[in-house]
Amino acid sequence: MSGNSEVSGSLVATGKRVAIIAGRWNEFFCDAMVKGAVEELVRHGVSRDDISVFRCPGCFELASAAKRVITRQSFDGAICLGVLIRGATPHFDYISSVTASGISSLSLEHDVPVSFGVITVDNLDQAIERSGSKAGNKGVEAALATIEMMSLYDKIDAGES
Ligand code: DLZ
Repeated sequence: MSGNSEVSGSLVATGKRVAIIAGRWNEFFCDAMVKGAVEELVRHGVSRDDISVFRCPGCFELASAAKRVITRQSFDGAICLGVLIRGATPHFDYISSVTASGISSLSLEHDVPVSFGVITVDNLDQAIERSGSKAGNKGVEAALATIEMMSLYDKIDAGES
């Protein structure tokens, strides 16, 4: 086939500086996701010295904290991590929708890729499954997305098409 080209990011992140912004609510699960994200970054070439973890109270604050980090400091990519567990009131629905839209607008408005590593679950079992057991670790997945996007941005900036 001629005339087609495809540009995609590689999974090599050597020399990149990455910020992880993580909530403190449901800390046990969030910590497992932070650990998973850090180890994934290191596996793909990021130096531990180039990874900074910023803690905020909960998911509601993730987008604003991440915005501050990427606008005031110099990072090549960011990963937002949080755990929202449904309670008996509609609180969960309000927080989950503002969290998703906040992080999404952040990645549209800024030059740095920001990934969405927020799990929204109904109960503790689902949180266990998604923070390092049978449904994987969403921190690892979010780290991989940021790794790929940092490389894709580099290729786009270099004029690859
Ligand atoms: C208030 C609240 C509730 C009920 N549940 C969660 C949650 O499951 N996960 C989470 O990250 N944060 C939760 N929060 C806290 C809010 O995100 C926020 O930190 C507070 O409303 C203060 O702005």
